[in-house]
Amino acid sequence: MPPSLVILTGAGISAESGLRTFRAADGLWEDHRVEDVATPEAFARNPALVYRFYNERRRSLGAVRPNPAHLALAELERAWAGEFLLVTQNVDDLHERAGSRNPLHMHGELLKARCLACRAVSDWTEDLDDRSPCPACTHGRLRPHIVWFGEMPLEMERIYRTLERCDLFVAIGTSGHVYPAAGFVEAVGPRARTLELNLEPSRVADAFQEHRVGRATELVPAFVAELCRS
Ligand code: BV8
Repeated sequence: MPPSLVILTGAGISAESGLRTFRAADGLWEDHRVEDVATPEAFARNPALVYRFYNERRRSLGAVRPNPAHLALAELERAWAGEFLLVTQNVDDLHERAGSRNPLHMHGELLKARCLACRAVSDWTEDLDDRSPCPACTHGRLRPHIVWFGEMPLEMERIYRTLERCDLFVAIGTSGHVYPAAGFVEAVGPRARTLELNLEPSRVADAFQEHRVGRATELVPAFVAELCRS
């Protein structure tokens, strides 16, 4: 049975494409703590601010491109004989644009909107505001299809099932601040090899068997080449 591989990516894999990470910005946007803007309460209290936060980030996607780390993961997926699951905390589309077939966006996606009335999730590339009509039911109000703090991330059952049976778990460019993603390394089965690729040790580095320190655009292509040779 070919080995089963789970990869978890965070903002650090998109940093060298020019998308700012949460930690690098000290978790700030326009002097707001991200944890204070990316919440249902913030959306209820000041929807215009939250729409603007995501409209700016959605617009910035046009100016960035996948980097060699994203491309290497897409190449690995094509070459991997066993089960392959790419879970990303990122809401950008750089994995898709690099050729990854089915990245699992556990925290949602900038390029999708969710209807508050019919709950349909639709592709959305333009600015979003409280007058944007739901493409599915035409009357509902839309919110960004983003998992905010205090909300349940997407497809958690599927993620935990795959973690339990994986042979290799690799975390790339994630600080280990945000749960439940930071706890995934503790959810793997007893036989799994665990590896962290990061610019600096994450908050949960001690839970990993192996660590490689450096930039994703160097570490990930080298690691993929190593896996493809073995
Ligand atoms: C949940 C979408 C429960 C938004 C995100 C009080 C109330 C409720 C919950 C909590 C609470 N207190 C704590 C919690 C749990 C909370 C949490 O963990 N909070 C933290 C702040 C303590 N978690 C949640 O709320 C989660 N939900 O718990 O639900 C529940 C239970 C039952 C029923 C209902 C609910 C939901 C969390 C999801 C929040 N949404 N994203 C948006 O994007 O706007 S999280 C957001 O922050 C990102 O998606 C990402 O996940 C996270 C940032 O983490 P990273 O990706 O790791 O990025 P970061 O900048 O931190 O680190 C970058 C790393 O890259 C660094 O290590 C750096 O060294 C490295 N790096 C930089 N450059 C490079 C590099 N590495 C390599 N190469 C480079 N070039």
